[in-house]
Amino acid sequence: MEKTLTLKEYVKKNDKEIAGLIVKMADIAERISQELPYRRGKADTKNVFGETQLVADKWTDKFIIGEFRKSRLVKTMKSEEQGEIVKLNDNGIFNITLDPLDGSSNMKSNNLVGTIFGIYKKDLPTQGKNQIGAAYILYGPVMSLVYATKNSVNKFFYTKKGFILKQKNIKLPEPGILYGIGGLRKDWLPKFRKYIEGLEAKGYKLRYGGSFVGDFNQVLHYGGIFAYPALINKPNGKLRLSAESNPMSYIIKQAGGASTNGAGSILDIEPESINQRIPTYVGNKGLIKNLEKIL
Ligand code: P6P
Repeated sequence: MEKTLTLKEYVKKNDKEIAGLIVKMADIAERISQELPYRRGKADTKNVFGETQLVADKWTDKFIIGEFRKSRLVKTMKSEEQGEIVKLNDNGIFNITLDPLDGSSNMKSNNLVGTIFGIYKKDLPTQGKNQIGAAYILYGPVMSLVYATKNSVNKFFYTKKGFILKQKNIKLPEPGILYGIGGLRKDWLPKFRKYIEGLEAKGYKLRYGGSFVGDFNQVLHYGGIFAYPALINKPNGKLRLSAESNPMSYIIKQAGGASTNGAGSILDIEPESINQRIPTYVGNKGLIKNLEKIL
């Protein structure tokens, strides 16, 4: 029986270039999971998107930026909770995008929340296709860390001995069985609504949990489509290009899937602003290609 590899053993063997970053993310995850039970309630501030911040949003943001500053690996970070790009180390190698606590509206009910990272060498802001890696942490039911590089998508579970490899080279199952769509159905564009009704007629099952990281994770494991689409009243949808859509589009591509903003791959989008929102559709390649034909 193959020896169970620790995250550190696996990443140092297979993705040496970003090993230091991924190991640091694992350390960060351990501490955040210990703090989340205590960092509760609303802060008295709003983020650059006008969203009321939670105590946990602010603490995780400050903690993660501080940890990467200490690591000296990172040159700049662009966090969803920060309006501007933050300078960390002039001699840092990597530039990181960050959603420190994605789905934090789920905190009150203790539903899924997570952290999303995009990894670049190029200066930010830049196209998502310039990522050299991406990762997300899910803080439950079993804490997991998924990271992708050009080589593969790999999943690790947290145990009393630290993170261990659970699945390597993850590929989206075909043809997929799930769909998860944000926004109100009455606000979906008519063409999109018809597309979804077509999937429902084929027996696709609704799975929507209110956090991109959690809903994405389901599509990665079961196949299907997740979307926070363009809405009648919000033509750019809700998800942030740099902190949310680009990293997840990178991961789904490495898993054999695809992304689109309705016109083409999200990874090809030239950012117009560092806080840009983008209609986001990710999932099995066939589903995404059919959707683009309809939109
Ligand atoms: P709604 C979380 O705040 C988030 O940005 C994504 O993680 C999630 O997909 C979406 O918002 C949920 O939005 O409108 O369903 O609350």
